[in-house]
Amino acid sequence: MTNLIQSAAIILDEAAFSAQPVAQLSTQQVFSLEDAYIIQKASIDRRLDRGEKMVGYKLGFTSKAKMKQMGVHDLIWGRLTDKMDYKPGFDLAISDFIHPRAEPEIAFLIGKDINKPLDLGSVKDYIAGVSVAIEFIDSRYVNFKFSLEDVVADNCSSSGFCTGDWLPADTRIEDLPISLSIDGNVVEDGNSNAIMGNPWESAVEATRLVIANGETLKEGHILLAGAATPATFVERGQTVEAEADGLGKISINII
Ligand code: OOG
Ligand code: MG
Repeated sequence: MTNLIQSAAIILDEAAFSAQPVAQLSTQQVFSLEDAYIIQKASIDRRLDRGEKMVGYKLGFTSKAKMKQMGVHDLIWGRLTDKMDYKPGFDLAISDFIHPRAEPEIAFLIGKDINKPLDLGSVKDYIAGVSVAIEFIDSRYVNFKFSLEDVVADNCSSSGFCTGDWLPADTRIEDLPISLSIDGNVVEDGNSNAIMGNPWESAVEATRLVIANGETLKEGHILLAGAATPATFVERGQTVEAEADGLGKISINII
């Protein structure tokens, strides 16, 4: 591993671990998208070395709303570990984060190992459940500003997520009103089809991206489809809730 990759992985991992922002890597050194994914992996490997476990993957910038908000227009993917998994109704300590934002998502539970790219017709056979989800993103970069390469290296800002009860995979997830509320007031609302025209397309895309990288979406893994709306900053004392018609709602308290 080159020095650039190793030192970038350490900088980003330490920023996440200490909840202290760092300067954008790309303003100091030019690196490719391919390098960015290698940095992401090296940084997550440090977490795994500390005892965290891989629990799945996420896609980002699957909706125009998110691309527009962050000024990045390419689909990205990142990794989820057990430390990021918050149970509904539990507390999220804001001191563990730099400047967290919440976004409403749809999550998939993988029902059997996927080691080949799937299409819309076959992907559902590999999914054991669907759920409404909240993703907490927390860019490790100052002011939440990044280039495509920066955000990929930073594991796509992944920092926390919360899924609800898993509903059967044939539960409708297309064309559903979906929203994020803070203290009972809707702050963002949209439609699940904002995710790639159909959230199932995100699952298809994830099989392609993860497998192309030589990894497997394993039975029991979680996959986050990407936010349907822009993300909202959260603050201590708030209750954050995501709701999707037919999928129910989940909430987390920020302490
Ligand atoms: C990058 C992560 C994007 C999504 O759902 O689109 C993402 C960011 O916005 O910081 O998670
Ligand atoms: Mg997201």
